[in-house]
Amino acid sequence: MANRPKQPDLPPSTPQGDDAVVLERKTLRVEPPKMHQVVLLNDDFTPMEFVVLVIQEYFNKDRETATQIMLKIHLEGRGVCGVFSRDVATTKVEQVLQAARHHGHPLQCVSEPVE
Ligand code: TYC
Repeated sequence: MANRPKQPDLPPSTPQGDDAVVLERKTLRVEPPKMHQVVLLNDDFTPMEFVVLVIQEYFNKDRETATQIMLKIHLEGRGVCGVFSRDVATTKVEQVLQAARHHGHPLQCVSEPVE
């Protein structure tokens, strides 16, 4: 076989007569994917200690940071525990809700896009 250099793969050239239509090229702008924050909500029944353990376990916070976040939720009604891609945030919410249900606590957790 002859060893000729490989030609680049180009679309077949289109002959343009007088009636040829040239379509305008559209610039595709791709936005980076939105990040999602996972928020824990306050309630009157879930023990503080359980919330601290959940924040440590699922959001990789040390005990002191987890305690600060828990107290903020307790005082202000809600608090951000972490920011993730949408899929990871959804998984975190499921894990927290499952752990809360398993232990019989009404702890609520949601994820929401970060503007
Ligand atoms: N308010 C709860 C209590 O007094 C503690 C608590 C904190 C519950 C944070 C939920 O996300 C929460 N036991």
